Amino acid sequence: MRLSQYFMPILRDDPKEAEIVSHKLMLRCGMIRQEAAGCYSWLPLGFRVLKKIEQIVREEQNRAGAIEVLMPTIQPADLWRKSGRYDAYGKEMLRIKDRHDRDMLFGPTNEEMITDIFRQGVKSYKDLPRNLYHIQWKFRDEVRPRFGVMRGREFLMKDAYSFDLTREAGQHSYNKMFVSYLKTFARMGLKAVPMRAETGPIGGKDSHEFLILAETGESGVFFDRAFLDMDWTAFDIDYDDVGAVARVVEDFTSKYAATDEKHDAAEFDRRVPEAARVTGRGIEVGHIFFFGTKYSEPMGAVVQGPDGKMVPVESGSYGIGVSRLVGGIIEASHDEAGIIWPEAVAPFKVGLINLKAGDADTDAACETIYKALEAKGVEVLYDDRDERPGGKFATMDLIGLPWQVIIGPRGLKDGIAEVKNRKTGERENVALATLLERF
Ligand code: 5CA
Repeated sequence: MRLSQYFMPILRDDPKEAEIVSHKLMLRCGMIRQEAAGCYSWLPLGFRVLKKIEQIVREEQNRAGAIEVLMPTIQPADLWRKSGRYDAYGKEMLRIKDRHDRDMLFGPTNEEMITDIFRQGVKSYKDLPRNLYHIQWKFRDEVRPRFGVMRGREFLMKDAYSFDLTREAGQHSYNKMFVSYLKTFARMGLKAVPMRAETGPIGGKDSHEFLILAETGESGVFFDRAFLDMDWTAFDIDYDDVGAVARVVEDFTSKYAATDEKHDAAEFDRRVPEAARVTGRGIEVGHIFFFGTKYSEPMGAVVQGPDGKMVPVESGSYGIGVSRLVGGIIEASHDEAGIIWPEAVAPFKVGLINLKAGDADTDAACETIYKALEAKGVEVLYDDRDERPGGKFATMDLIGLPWQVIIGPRGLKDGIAEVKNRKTGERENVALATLLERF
């Protein structure tokens, strides 16, 4: 992409309305624009990151055996009357009437709808287990939408729903999602610590939140430092291996980790040596629930068991805050100059900087490199504008692409490009002849 033809409305100054760094940086980089409190347009740069995150989530859900569907954002109220949550959900639910005066709502979550879909499609234990998920916009009329996409009213969530015959089988489905979450967040360069959690309006018996450390997080967190030393990428396990999956869950739940809602100071002191006690703040990027028959019973989602008897299915639901992750990753990865994107979610891999746009040789060299990188499938943002180098460097640092390739007349004379690593700040002269091999 040529920057001269792109849409990336950069703000020179910090926007006043933003309280936290990720919100500031997302506005400054022209990633998002607020349309109403807690509702955002995703501009091209932000949209690319959102899609990258979504794709990682999707790949790891698929790998864990979940099947993708897509349910509508607007739901009929009657579904929610069956589960009893229509009144219980309160003011957070955006209620709408259609032209026939029918009660509708903008979905804050989909337990009811998916249970109804499942009920119609599956009749026998032979069709179990199943896990269905979608990645869809939700609306929650939060009292205090704030921190940009971190606590929005309209936000993108991945929500998965598992269906099993027995509690034990349901536990395995829960464990699979637990492990897939560790992998999903690790691929984005995050260590999201699983913590036992309250179940809130979703309800149920077992629940874990996944939190990343950040000063601006909304929850207080208390955990064993040992978590941070664990290998978060080593569980390339077979999801059908019940024991192996359970062992990873066991490993990641045996150490102390709790949000302020569940924290027990005496237990923390007893179980964690003083030097290993981490207290801080965290951002909840995922939340999983096992609620058994809470929805299947009232909604009649029953299957015929091996003994011929009809039984309600055992279920769980599993959420990831896809749009929240964009802000969360920035909170976890930035410096004074701007964002530092982990490569897996970066909007482009390389920023190509032309130091002397208009100079025939520099333009020609940049064109060649730009086209060659594109041909190789490397995503590159080419700053071909006629601007001063200082401004170009500042913009590239601000938007945080992992690599910068800097081309100017002086280097060209010696046949070299300068390559800068955004994360480490290291600069290196690379011969033009070998530049492509680097990416
Ligand atoms: N039905 C369950 C699981 S699918 C559910 O809705 N869980 S949840 O309420 O915990 O939401 C799942 C995830 O969505 C949260 O972990 C969080 O990362 C994200 N999320 C929740 N509320 C918001 C919000 N207002 N803005 C941005 N992300 C949010």
